[in-house]
Amino acid sequence: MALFSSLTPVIIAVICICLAVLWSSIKKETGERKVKTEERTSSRRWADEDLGDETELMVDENAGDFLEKDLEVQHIPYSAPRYSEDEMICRANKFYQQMNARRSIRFISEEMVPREVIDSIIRTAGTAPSGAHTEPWTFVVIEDPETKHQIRAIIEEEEEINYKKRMGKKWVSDLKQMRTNWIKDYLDAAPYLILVFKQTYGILPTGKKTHYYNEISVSISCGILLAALQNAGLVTVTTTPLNCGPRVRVILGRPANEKLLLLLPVGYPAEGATVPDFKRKPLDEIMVFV
Ligand code: IYR
Repeated sequence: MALFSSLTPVIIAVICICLAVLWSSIKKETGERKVKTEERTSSRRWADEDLGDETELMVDENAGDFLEKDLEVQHIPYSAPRYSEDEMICRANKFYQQMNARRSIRFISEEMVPREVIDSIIRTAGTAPSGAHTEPWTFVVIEDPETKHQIRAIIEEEEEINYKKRMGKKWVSDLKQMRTNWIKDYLDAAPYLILVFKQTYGILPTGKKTHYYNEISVSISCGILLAALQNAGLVTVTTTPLNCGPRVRVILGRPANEKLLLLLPVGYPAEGATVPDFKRKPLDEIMVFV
C-alpha cells in the first residue's frame, strides 16, 4: 500500500505525459489536413467547380446496370482498307498538312453554314471511343439567335469575373499574346454554337449507369470534332467557359448529370480574321522514340 501510494504521483505523471503526446499528435494531424485542404482550394481557386469527375462515386456494383450487362453483344469480323506504303505515307502527310492549318479563330463570319454539314460533324464526333462503350456525350447545337445571345450574356458575365478575380495575374498575363478578354463577339456572330457536355453518369429506367472515363472519352470526341470541322473548311475556337456550366445547363434545359466541357462557336472565318503567329514544337520535342 505504501509502495502504491508512493508510486501514485509517478503513475499520474506518466498518464499526463501520454495524454499530452496524444493530444499534440491529434492537433498536428488535423492541422496538416486543414493546411492541405486550404492549399488545394487556394491554388485551384480558378478550377471549374462544376466539372468534378464523379466516376469513382458512381461505381456501384448494385447500380442499375444489370439490364444492359445481360445483353449479349455479338462479335463480328472487322476489316480495314490496306494501302501501299507509299500511299500510306502520302495520306499521313496530307492529313498532317490539313490539320496543321487548323488555328483557333476568334473572328467568325455570320454567313450561314448548311445544317447537314453540322449533323455530319456531330455524327463524326460520336464515333469516338468511350469507356465501356457508354458514349457519355451530348452535343447541343444552338442556331437560335436569342439563345446564342443569352449564352453570350452568361459567358461574358462569368468571364469578366474569371479575368478579374479567378484566373489570377499570371494566367491573365500568359494570355496577353492571344489578345483575349471577356468580350466574346463570336458568340453572337457564329451561325452555330456547339456545346459539348460530358454525362457524368447515364440514366436507365433501373437507376444510374456508370460512365467510366467520361471526361477523357468526351475529350477524345472533341478532338475528332475539331478534325471534322477542319476537314469541312470551318473554323472554331476551343473555349472552356470556367464556372458557366450550371447557368448554361439551366438555359438549355439539360439534366444535372451533364457538365459543360467545351463551347465551340462554329462558322467560316470572318474577313480580315487574324491569328497570333505561333509556331508548333518540332517532332523531336514532342516525340520520344524508344
Ligand atoms: N476562357 C478565357 C480565357 C482563356 C484561357 C485559355 I488557357 C486560353 O488558351 C485562352 C483564353 C477566354 O476564352 O477568354
